[in-house]
Amino acid sequence: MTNHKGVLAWIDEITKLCEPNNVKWLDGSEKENQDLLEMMVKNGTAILLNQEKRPGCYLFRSDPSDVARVENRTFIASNKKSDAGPNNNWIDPLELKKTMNSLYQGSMRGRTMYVIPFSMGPIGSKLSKIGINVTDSPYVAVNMRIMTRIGQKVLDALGDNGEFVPCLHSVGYPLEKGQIDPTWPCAPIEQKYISHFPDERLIWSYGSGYGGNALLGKKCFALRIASAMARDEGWLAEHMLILKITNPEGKVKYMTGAFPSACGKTNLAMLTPTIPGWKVETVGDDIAWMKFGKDGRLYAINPEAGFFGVAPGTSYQTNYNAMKAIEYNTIFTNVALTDDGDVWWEGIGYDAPNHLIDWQGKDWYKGVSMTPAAHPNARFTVRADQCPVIASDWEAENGVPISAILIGGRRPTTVPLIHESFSWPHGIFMGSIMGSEITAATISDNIGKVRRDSFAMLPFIGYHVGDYLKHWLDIESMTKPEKLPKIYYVNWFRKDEFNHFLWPGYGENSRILKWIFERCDNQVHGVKTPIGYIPDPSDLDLSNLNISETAIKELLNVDKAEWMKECASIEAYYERFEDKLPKAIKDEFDSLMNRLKA
Ligand code: OXD
Ligand code: MN
Repeated sequence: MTNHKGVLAWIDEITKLCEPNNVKWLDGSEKENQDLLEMMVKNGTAILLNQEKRPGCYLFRSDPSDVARVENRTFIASNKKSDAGPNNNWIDPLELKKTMNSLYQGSMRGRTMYVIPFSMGPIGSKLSKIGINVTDSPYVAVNMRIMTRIGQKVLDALGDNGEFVPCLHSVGYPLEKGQIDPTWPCAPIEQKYISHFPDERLIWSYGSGYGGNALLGKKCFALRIASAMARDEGWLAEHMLILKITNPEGKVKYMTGAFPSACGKTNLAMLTPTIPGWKVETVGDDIAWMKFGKDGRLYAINPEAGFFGVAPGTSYQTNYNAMKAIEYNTIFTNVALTDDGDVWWEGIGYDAPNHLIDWQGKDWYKGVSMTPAAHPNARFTVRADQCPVIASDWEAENGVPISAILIGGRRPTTVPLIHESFSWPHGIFMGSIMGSEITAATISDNIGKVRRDSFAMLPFIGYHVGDYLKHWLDIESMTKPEKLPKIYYVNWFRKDEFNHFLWPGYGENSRILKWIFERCDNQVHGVKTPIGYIPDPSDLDLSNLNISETAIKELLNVDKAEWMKECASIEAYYERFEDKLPKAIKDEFDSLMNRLKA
C-alpha cells in the first residue's frame, strides 16, 4: 500500500472513469501470480502446457486482429505538432484526451482493474524510473511481472512523493451483465489508441492486449516517454541490446547495439562465441538507458527484467541460450500447440509433428495446411535471469560502462561487414542512415530499396527525429572525447552475386566483436576508407573458419560508385526531416560525398 497522494488520487480518478467491478493492487508475490494464471486457465484464456516438458509454462492465443504493435494507431500527442515530427502520428492532446475519455468511460465494467507499480531498472537505482500501470487485462499483469520489477517494493521505493509515470491500459471491451467474455477481448482497430503525452509523461493505451501496445513498460515508457525524458535530462534511452564480452585474459568490455527488427538482435545479445577463450554474456536484448557516470563515461542499464522475444526462427542452433531460458516458467503467445502439450513454431530447428493446433486454435496438418502454424510475431515472455548467459552484473545499480556502440541492418550490398566512425558526429551520421534493404519477404514493390531507420528508433522516438539526432550530437559536449564509446556499423548480411550470404553470422560474429574489442584498446589499426575505418584482414581472427580470401575481400569492399548511389538515397531520406536535419549531420554527409569524389 502507499500514502503517495498523487498515486492514490490518480487511481481514484481512473476507477471512477473506467468503472471496474474490483480494484486489485498487485504485490508481486508468487502466490498472486499463480492465482492469476490459474484463473486464466480456468476461464479458458490460458492453456497450461505439459508440465513435464515445459514446467511453469502457459500458452495464450490472441485475437487474429491483435497480433502486433499497431504503428498507425500509435500517437505522440505533444503540445506542439512540430515536436512530434514526421516520424510520429500526432493528434492534439486535448482532442485525443476527449476521444479517449469517452472510450475509457465504463470501459472496465465487469472486469477487475489491476494496479501494478513497476520499476524500469533495478529498484532504487538512480538510473531507474517508476511507473504505475493500471490495466484490466490479467494477461498484461502476468507479463508485466516478468518484463519489469513489480509490487510493494516499488511503492516503497517511490515513497510519499516520488515521481511516477501513469500508464493507463484497457483492452476496451466492457462486459454488460450476462455477456460472455471472449478469450482475447480487444477493440476494433479504429478504436485502438496507443497514446503518449510526452510533455506530461503520460501513457494511455486502449483497445489492444498485445505486446508493445499493452505492456506499457517496454516501447511506450522505456523508449517513447523515456527518450523525451532523456533529451531533457541529458541521457540516452535507446533501442539497443547490451552485451558483456570477456577476452581470454579476463578483460571485460560492454557494448550496446541498435538494429532494426529481423537482424538477430536477441541472438547477438546471447551469442555463443566460436573463438576459443572469449565469452559473451547478456545484459539486455532490447533497450538500453545510458547515463554519464562520475568518471565521464556512459553507463548503461537494461530497464527491463525479461525478454519478450520473437519465437519463430529461434532454435537451439540460432540461439541456444534463449531456447534454454524458455524451457520453463515462460509465457508463450500465438505459437502452435503439439498434441502432447508442448510448443512448436516455424524455425524451431526440428520438423513439425503431423498434427498441431495452430495459433488460431485450429487443426493444422503437416504438408496439408498452407498457413504458418505459429504467427510470425509469436512471442515468448521470460525472466532475464533464466538466460544461462545472463551477466552476473546485469542489474548493477550504476549500470555498466560502454566501450562501443554497434549499429547495423540487413544490407545485401554496399555496406561492409564492419566499419568504424572517424568521430562522434560521424558515428551519429552513420546511425542516422542505418537501415535494412527491403526483400521479397516484405514489400514487393520496393525490393532493393533501403528502409532507413535512424538508430532503429523511428517508431520509438517520443519527439522529432531531427531533434533526436541533435540530442545525440549534443552528448559529445557533455564529456571528454576519449570517454565516449566508439561507434561501429556492422552488416552480417552481405551477399555475393549468387545471392548467398558471404558471412556465416551467429557465433562467428564474435570474430568481429574481437576486432572491435581490440580497436577500443588500440591494439589493431584501422584501414581508412571514404566511409570509415575497416579492419586489415590480417587483424581479423579467421582461424578455423572456412571462408575464402575473395569472400573476405568482398565483405570489406567499399565501392565508391555504390556509395554514390547510397548518398542519393540518403538525401531522399533526409528530406523527411523538414528543417530539422542538424547542420553537423549535413556536414558529415557533404564530407562523405567529398571523400567519395576524391
Ligand atoms: C520488439 C520490436 O518487439 O522492436 O522488440 O518490435
Ligand atoms: Mn525491439
